[in-house]
Amino acid sequence: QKDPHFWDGRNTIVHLFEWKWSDVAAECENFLSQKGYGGVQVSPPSENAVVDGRPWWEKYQPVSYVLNNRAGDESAFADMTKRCNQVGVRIYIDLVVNHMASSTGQGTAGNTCDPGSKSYPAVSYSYENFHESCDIDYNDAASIRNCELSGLKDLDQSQDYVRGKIRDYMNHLISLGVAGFRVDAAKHMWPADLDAIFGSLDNLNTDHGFASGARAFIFQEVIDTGSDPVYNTEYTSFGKVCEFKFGKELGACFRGQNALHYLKNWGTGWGLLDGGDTVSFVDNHDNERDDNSYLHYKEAKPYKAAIAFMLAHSYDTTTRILSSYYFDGHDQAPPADGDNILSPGFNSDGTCTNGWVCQHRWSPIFNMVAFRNAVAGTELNNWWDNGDNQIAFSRGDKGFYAATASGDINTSISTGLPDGTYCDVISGSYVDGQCTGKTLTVSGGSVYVQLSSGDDEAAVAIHVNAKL
Ligand code: LAG
Ligand code: CA
Repeated sequence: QKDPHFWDGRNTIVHLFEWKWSDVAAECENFLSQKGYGGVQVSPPSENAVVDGRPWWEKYQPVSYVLNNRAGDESAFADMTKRCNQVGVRIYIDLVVNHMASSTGQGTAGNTCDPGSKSYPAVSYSYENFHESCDIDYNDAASIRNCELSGLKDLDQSQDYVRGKIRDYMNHLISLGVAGFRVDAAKHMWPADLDAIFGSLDNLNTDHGFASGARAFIFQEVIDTGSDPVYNTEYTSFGKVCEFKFGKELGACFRGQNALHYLKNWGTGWGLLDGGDTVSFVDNHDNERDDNSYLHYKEAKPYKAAIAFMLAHSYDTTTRILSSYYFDGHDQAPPADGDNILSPGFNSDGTCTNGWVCQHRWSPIFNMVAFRNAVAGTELNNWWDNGDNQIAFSRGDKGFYAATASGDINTSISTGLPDGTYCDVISGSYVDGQCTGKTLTVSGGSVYVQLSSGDDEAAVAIHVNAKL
């Protein structure tokens, strides 16, 4: 269950954090399919507790598995999967099944629950389906699995009854055309329980273009940066895991806390899991708020260069981009008019309005998704560095990337690319045979790279599909 089921010539999942289903559907048709994106991770679709101020995190407090919350109802969800699959963009949902809501009151679909007595009649779950309440002790693996994450009522997935409810919820989504699941709080559930649940799922729905026998893509949130006794390797026999070391280490490098030249053996050489077992990302919706060791949109220059590195590199992982909204504090709600989440608007240059950051529409990012498609299957060659904070490498005879985290690059570097003039897809875009940014010339296989630390961008990248 490690295949994301991308269409050929597609790659990368974009997490359209807090987007409504109708907006996701339009984005698949109008943008993602044209730019070569492979799929979308969407916010949790099930009924959630209504929390005062409508913070984004209310979606991590399920009241039932009815598909109806601020992102839309079941018919809007089904319309989204249909339209996205039709244009070759897969949908993965955020699966919240470690726990149920701790906030009281009516949920987004009108059902009620009583967290005090652990009663969720609309599923239905009752007291005996949960673990005893306790606070997590992060030195103890059993406590991490059986106690309450942020006080949220902790489901006991060892019970056949609970497994059956989760399986039915997932199968319902599979019938509606999803390609897979981002598993929220996977670290807080026992691997054997997850293995049993995921193994019992239906195959993907062939009406949505999946091959017969196709299994749901599973990528699990197991935060393993070496600080507690739960290991991501416990979860890789039945799905992929989100590789949190990836963005943590890469962020430090591009922010100048660790020299870029060490990236020469990026990948398993850095203690990352085998790429076939991972989903990689520079930031996610939690650490852009809570953990400054990860780069995020507010540090745009190193952030873009790090994402470009991720997309240029041969570490054989599934890549994911976060697409956020502007915020100041952890609890800030998504852009909304009253209770209604606002749709993004679009400027003439394609960037977003109405409070949405839309990193996936930043040209250095979507152009690098096209780069990754262009270089698919090639090896990393011609590694170059200056022994410090400047690096470059090529991907077979298809693409070339260079970056600086300090000082200017002014030198000729071997690329392995056919001679000619190429468009730098970081400073501009290749449109209708023209380049809106810098151009770079490959001659005798080498390119003269001029990249100043004062430039707007910290990297350059060229590939054969953006050759003038
Ligand atoms: C996750 N992965 O394991 C999500 O990526 C993360 O965003 C979720 O936390 C978490 N697990 C639970 O699904 C988010 C917010 C929390 C929020 C929680 C539940 O980051 O801040 O907790 O969702 O809504 C909130 C309050 C807590 C309170 C809790 C229970 O912030 O102070 O204890 O609700 O009422
Ligand atoms: Ca648990």
